[in-house]
Amino acid sequence: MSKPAFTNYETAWCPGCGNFAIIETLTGVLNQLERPPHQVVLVGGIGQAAKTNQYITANGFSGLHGRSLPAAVAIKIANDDLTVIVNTGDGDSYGEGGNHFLHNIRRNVDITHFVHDNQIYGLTKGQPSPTSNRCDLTDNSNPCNLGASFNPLLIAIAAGATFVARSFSGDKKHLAEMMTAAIQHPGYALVDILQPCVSFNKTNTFAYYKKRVKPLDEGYDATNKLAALEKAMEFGDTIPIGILYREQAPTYAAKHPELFDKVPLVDKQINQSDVQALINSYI
Ligand SMILES: Cc1ncc(C[n+]2csc(CCOP(=O)(O)OP(=O)(O)O)c2C)c(N)n1
Ligand code: SF4
Ligand SMILES: [Mg+2]
Repeated sequence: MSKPAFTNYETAWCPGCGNFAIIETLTGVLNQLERPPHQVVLVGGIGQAAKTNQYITANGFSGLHGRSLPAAVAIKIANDDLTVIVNTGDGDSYGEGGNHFLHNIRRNVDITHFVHDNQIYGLTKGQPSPTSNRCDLTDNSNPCNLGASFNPLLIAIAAGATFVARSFSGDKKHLAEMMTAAIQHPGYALVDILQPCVSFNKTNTFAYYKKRVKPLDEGYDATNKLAALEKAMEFGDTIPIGILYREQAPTYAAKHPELFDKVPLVDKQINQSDVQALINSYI
């Protein structure tokens, strides 16, 4: 019997939004996977990007704003048989969810994190996000950061992420390659996806990204951490896209004594007397 297909529902996004290319590409990539929709969980927080899981036929979980990663990590730890993919925004991932971003990277739980980075808070109509351009480095003051901009790739590599990539919603072929590689990576995988918000970000437009994005050279060595840190600092007239850093390292499940026997937590027998002893210890 053939595998059931992942399909899309109608969305509430603005015509021309970069999210359309992302959801179409993601649906295509999911249809290439061996896994059927009931073994895939799409997780989001709050925002335009975070609605992605509501528009694809798979399991979905919508958390609070900034709380997509703890939910995704908990789902994966509870049931290692599931493929867990986060789709959420730059504000959700790096602003309100910034602390979760740092500390879930360190755990190397086997989840995939697609950040729809429109460099703005889209859903709440155009406030600057951590990744908005710095005001003194842009000719358009809307939106921009008075302070420093957040560099997600640099921070992810420094925090110990084992897969760090960037792509652009305007290049679906490249995006599909990055998504596939990220989902197949064992461990935490980040893809920061440049995604124009046509309604509220008049600075970082499709043309702005198109002019700047540049695939990494063929000879680029994604296993060289120092080179990757240096590459991650390039974000201006040229914006490198591709896998900036990749390493093979044990996942959280491979190291945790309750998880490395490959029996998902949800399938383990619970010894009633152990549970009772635990409850008794609090009485
Ligand atoms: C705890 C909490 N704080 C703030 C908000 C308001 N809020 C909803 S979405 C959002 C920003 C979304 O920006 P981003 O994550 O970049 O997603 P986008 O809409 O740009 O895709 C904010 C501040 C909220 N819903 N909950
Ligand atoms: S507000 Fe921006 S991010 Fe949200 S749907 Fe419209 S174009 Fe897309
Ligand atoms: Mg955003």
